[in-house]
Parts: sequence; structure tokens; C-alpha cells
Amino acid sequence: MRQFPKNKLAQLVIKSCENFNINTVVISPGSRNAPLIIGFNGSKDIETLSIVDERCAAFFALGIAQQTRKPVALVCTSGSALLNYYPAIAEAFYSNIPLLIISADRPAHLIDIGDGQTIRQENVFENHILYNANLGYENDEINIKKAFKIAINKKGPVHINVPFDEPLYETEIIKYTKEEVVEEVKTSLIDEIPLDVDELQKYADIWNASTKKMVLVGSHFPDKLLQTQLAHLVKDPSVLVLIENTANVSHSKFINSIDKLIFPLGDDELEKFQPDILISLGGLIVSKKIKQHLRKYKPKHHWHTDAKRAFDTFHCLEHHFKVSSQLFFSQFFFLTKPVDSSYQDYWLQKKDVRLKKHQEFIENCAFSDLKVFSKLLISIPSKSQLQLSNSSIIRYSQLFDVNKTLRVFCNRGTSGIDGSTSTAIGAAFSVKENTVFITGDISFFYDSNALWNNYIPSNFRIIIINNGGGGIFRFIPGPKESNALDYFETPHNLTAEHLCKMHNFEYFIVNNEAELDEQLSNFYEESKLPKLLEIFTPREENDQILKAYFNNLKE
Ligand SMILES: Cc1ncc(C[n+]2csc(CCOP(=O)(O)OP(=O)(O)O)c2C)c(N)n1
Repeated sequence: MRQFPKNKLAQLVIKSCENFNINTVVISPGSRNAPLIIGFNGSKDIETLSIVDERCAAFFALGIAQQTRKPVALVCTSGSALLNYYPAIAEAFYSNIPLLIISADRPAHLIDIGDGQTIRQENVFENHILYNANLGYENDEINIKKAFKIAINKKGPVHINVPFDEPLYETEIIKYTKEEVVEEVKTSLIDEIPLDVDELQKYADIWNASTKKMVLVGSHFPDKLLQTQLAHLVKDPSVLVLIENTANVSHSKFINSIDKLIFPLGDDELEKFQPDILISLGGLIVSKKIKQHLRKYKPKHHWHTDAKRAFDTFHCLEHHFKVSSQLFFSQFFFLTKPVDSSYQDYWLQKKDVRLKKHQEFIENCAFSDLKVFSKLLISIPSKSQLQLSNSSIIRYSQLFDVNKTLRVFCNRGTSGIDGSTSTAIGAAFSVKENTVFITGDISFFYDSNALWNNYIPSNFRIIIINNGGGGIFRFIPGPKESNALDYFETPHNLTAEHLCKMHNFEYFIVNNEAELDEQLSNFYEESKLPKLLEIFTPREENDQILKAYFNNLKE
């Protein structure tokens, strides 16, 4: 026997969540969603969390789902509450993260008649959602099941909109036992349908005839099989593997700082770098330089491997292998052979040259964002999870070798600055290991409600590089030469100190290199409270130093 909301639609939604083994629901307060709140709170199988600000709640849920790769449910009331989920929904859509959005609504006859807290909720996320289940019509049960299966199998956001008439708070005791998962859900490689071998052979023939092949890996969840496969690929001297830090793979023969390699190249060298074949995999690419390069010096063949979708990022996509990269490589390796070539070796030698230049410069450079980064990345304890905000933070990180035991994540689906802290906190909440989050000041203050959250583990660490504004706008061409730099950079004198007091973080401050060394020596030690380190860097010098760094890379 169990207490349920009296409302049958609420019962159906809650039972479906249990049957599909949803572990977590993040609830934001309201009255229209009372049947769902009461019902989920009565569930033994589902953990309920309470976060007031819906934008933060959604990014927090995204952080959990990013780690568990299982859908996390979100529940909110009607009206603008729901719209605050949109930034995280768009991020989930482009980053392939499963989210189950459950919104309470008024019944159809109360929409657009002047009722309070009422907007047009059905299909409101239409452009960035994998499925809309608008309940209250026919086939509610079928629609709900479809939403769950799509979120799980296709790894993305789905929206279930649930109209509730009053009364909202009534409950009933009913006999209830959880049913087993209603339908088989596909979650692993063995569920995939392999590629047709004859078809694949045609591509393997092109591959085997080429001496210049590039494999570009964007953001990817850490995966041992993929790591092994990519390590196998670089045994072939005609293959160059380019990775980003968020790809979570490593090897001494991978090119990991793409911009560092490309920036100094002249036209002759860029032509030399141009591959015949490009295989891309993983999520969206951070490196602007490689995007520019491959759009200008297009490979003859661009193939993308992904079970779900392929973007034509370089305007020359020839083929989409609609399977996971792991399945693709496991089939492809049967058909391919190493080819004699100097392609890989030539660029690995260049990589070494750049590294020497890099080290020389960093050793001697003044206190700045760049210098801070060089110290931060080596200070992070092994096996931590590293969460990065957008803007120059993710870009600086790409200039350095990151300890290969770290797992690195960043919201690159939409590259927003609006939910990085909330995402990092959700991710930290869902894993046991230490989580370190490095962020810019504007991104941090934008999402400061992320700290309004009772689930922040004590081993969570925030590091703010406070350069007094959006430092990226001093670096990229355009804003500085315009008459409106302040509107891009948005300079300020804010500090995180008072937020730390309000939200129970230990606060540390750094203004120079010596203080940085001192603070980093014990910043990661165990503590009762989570900690925040705010590093002030010289706003007007950072971009000069970064420009000098890139110029110095030139031979
Ligand atoms: C939601 C959202 N609004 C605006 C932007 C545009 N934008 C990109 S970077 C940036 C400034 C970020 O500043 P900060 O976090 O301090 O990082 P820094 O550039 O100093 O490294 C802005 C406003 C964005 N990416 N996302």
C-alpha cells in the first residue's frame, strides 16, 4: 500500500519513472506541480532533490546525467518556471545528455483565457527537444513510454507536459508494486547493428590508399575501448590523431594542443597538414584554428562516426557512419592496414618543437591568466574530475597537457556561460572523486545561484580566474578595436567573498604568484566545507601575454 496523489496522470508519470529506473528527480517549488511533488516524495526508489532556481536545477540535473549517462528527471510548475530550463535543454540537445523534463500545466481550457502563471507550454522547446509528450489527450501511456525510451536510447532531452486540474493536494492510498522495466532499452555496443562490411570495404580501400589521414576527437566520455583503439591507430605512420582535452583520451603520439601546433603555420605548411581523409568523432570541437583550417584546406573525404548524428562542421562531410566510434573502429580495423608515410612523424616532431617553445615562455612569463593556468593544471590531484567553464578557460586549458588521470568536462553543446557552475556541482554530487571546477569571473557571477544548493560535497573546489571581466573579448579580434569594448568585456570589481560567506564555502584569495603557490599547497586537502579560490589577474595584461605566447611559438 502506498500514498499517491489522487490525480491519475501524476500517478502514471511517477510509476513510469520508477519502472524505467529513473534514480533522481530534481524538483523546483510550485503549486501546480503539487501532485508530482507529493508523489515523487513518496517514492522509495527515486531520490528527490530540491533546487529553487529552475535554470540552476536543470544544469545541476545535466551535470548528474553527464556523469551517469542516465536520464535525470526535472519537475517544475507552470509558466515561466519551465522556460528557465531552456538553456540546459539546449546544452543537453547538442551534448547528447539525457534529461526528462516534466512540467505541470493547466488543462487546455484554462490556457490563454487570462489565468495566472499560464503560458503555452506544449512543444515549447520544439527546436531543441527529441520528443514532446503532451499529456491529457489520447494515448498518454504510449506517449510517456516513447519519451522515456527516446531519452534513454537517443541520449537527449525529452519533455512531458502534464495538465492538472484542481484539486492539487489530494492523495489516496493504493496497492502498488513496481513493475519491471516495461520495454528493453538499448544501452550497449552489442545492441548496435554493425555496418555492412561490403560497404565499409569501399571506405577501407580509400583509407588504405592514402598516406595522409587525420582523426579528430571532440568531447567524449572517458572510454577504455576507444582509448585502446586510438592508441592502435597511431601505430600507423600515415595517421595523425588530434584530440581535445574533453576527449578524455591520451597518448604521447596524439596531438593534444591543436592551436599550439597550427597557429605558427604558413600557407605551405598548412597545405602539408591538409589530410586526404578526415575521420571525426565525439562532440563539438573547441579549437577554432582546426575548424578554420579544415574549412579552408578541405580533406577530400570527411567521414563522421556517431550512432546518432553528424554535423558538417567543415562543409565537406561525405559520409556518416551511423554507429558508435567504438563499433566503427572494431569493424574498420579488420579491413585496414598501416601505410608507409612521414605524415605522422613530421607533425609529431613539430609538436616537440612547440612544446620546447611553450615551456621556455611559460617559465619566464609574468603573472597572468596563462601563468596561473600552467600552475593550476599541474596542481590538481590525480584522478580528480575537472570541470571547465567556457570562454578562455577551456581555450587556455587546451594549451597544456592535462594529467591523463583527470576526467575533463565542459558544456560545449552551446558554449554557454550560464550554467557551468551548476553543471559542475551536479557532476560533483554524482561522483565520489574530488571535483575541481575552473571558471572565469563573468561565468561564475552569472550562475552564482548555483551555490544555492544543499548538495555540494565538501570535496568540491571552485577556482575563479578573476580578470575583472570577459577577458576573451580583449583577445579576439574586434572588440578592442571597436568603440564599445566595455560592452563586450563588461569590466567590474566584484569578488566572490560574500557569496562564499552566504553559501558556506571556505574562501581563499590570491593576487600574485607567491600567494598562488602557497594557496595551492593545501587547497585540495580534505575539509569540512567546500572551498573557493579566487585568483585576481591583471585585466589589461593577460591578452598581451597570450599574444606574445603565440608569437613566440613561431620558429
Ligand atoms: C549565456 C551566454 N551569454 C553570453 C555569452 C557570450 N560570452 C562568451 S564568453 C563571455 C565572457 C566570459 O567571461 P569570463 O567567464 O570572465 O571568462 P574569460 O573570458 O575572462 O576567460 C561571454 C559574455 C555566452 N557564451 N553565453
